[in-house]
Amino acid sequence: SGAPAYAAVDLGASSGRVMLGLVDRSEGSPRIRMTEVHRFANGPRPASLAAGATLEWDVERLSGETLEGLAAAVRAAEAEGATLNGIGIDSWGVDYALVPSGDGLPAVARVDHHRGAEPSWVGEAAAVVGTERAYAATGIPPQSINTSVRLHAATEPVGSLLLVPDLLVRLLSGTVGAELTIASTTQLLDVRSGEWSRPLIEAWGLDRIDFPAIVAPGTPAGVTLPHITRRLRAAGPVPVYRVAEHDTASAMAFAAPGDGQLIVSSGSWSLAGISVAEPVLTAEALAAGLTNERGVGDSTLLLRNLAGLWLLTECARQWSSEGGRMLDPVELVREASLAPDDAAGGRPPVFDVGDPRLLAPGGMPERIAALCVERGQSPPEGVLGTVRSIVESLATAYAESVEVFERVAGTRIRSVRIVGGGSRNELLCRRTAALTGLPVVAGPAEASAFGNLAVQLVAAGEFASLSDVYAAGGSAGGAIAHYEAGEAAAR
Ligand code: LFR
Repeated sequence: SGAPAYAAVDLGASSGRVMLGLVDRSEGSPRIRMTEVHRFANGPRPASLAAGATLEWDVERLSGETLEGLAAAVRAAEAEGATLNGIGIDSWGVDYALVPSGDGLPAVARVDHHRGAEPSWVGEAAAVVGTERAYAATGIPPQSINTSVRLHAATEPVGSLLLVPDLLVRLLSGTVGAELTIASTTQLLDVRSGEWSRPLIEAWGLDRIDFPAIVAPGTPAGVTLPHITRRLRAAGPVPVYRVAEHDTASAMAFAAPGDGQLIVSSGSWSLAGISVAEPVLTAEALAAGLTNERGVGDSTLLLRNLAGLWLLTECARQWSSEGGRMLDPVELVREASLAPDDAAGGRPPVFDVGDPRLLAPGGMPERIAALCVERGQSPPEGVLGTVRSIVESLATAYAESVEVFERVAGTRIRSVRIVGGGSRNELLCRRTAALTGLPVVAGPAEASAFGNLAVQLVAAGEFASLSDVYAAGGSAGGAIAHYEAGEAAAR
């Protein structure tokens, strides 16, 4: 049956990919290789129903791309003389489908996009349960993207609640479950027990929903259904695992409580935070808007949920349609970084990347300009000025995060680790090193896919622990770069 191979399906809000991981034991100590076998663009589309949320995901396309990627993984494994021994799926948080309860496959599943939620729903949900009570119970502050808030706004929600990765696990294996890390993004999980919070579910009027049993990351979810096995052209049924299904938990699976790093998972969103042994539920943590989400190995991820590179992709989308020429966000950042830090007339204007007004798509350059002006600055000038303003504002938010976590968690932060797509953005990493005055370690870019793979490798018994996987993985998820503290111009 050859070398063991595992497929990691990592669904990001802007792009999805399927990676094949291989364990090479030919030279004594095991080495892990990870290669991309499929990638596709992802994003919201206008909702097909008139009522409720305004944006949704194309679920058929998401599942079609997932299957296509898995078929490619089967072929790539065979080309290496390997067999596919596992599949794991991780995705962005909070989005869900309500499907008919019971076994078998749901015929249709609609999944609303969190960016289409109405800001007013937050207040309505908070009025019912109370912000402090909800925070004490779940560790999640009020946000319009919360599953709880959106379910509360829905008319008569019924059926079985499946978060996006668990929806796809059901499609592949026919089994129903709720993985802990992704369930912890809903604001419906009890922050202490890690079980669904019955009192809040009742208070929000969600008792007609069927909440599947919670399982820990690494729990087997069965094997591929016969028609799926055939469609993938796999030699036999492939085991499916519920990995750390929240992309953020997968991206941060290398972290441990008390390790002194501020971790930033920099993708469509920026999740900046620390790994802690116990949730932090103080009034200060709530005032700072910190979420307590589940990480691997009984850890809690204390996070700030900030906008990320989506600001840039949204601007690029608009400029491209206005200019009739496709602009590549990566290229824009490279051009913007060529200007010396003070050539454009000093530091670019800075706006709050946590502002909820940046949530919805459309008119992004104008909204950014307005936020800069609101803070008494001049608006950024032109395309490259706006790009510099976005990058500087992200780096500023990362730097502020160091102060926030030191204060709220009473801990000392000694370095910054940037993972995800943003780790390839040299200007962002350089400015973060400058503004924090701390060393920045950047990479790997595919941290979520690697964390997904790592949990499978431990669950399947290939490795004894996650730290062993990370020791063998080296830079399997992409290169790692180092930026010295305060390397660039001072703040
Ligand atoms: C990052 C992420 C965040 C979550 C946001 C919305 O990709 O998973 O952790 O808050 O997406 O789901």
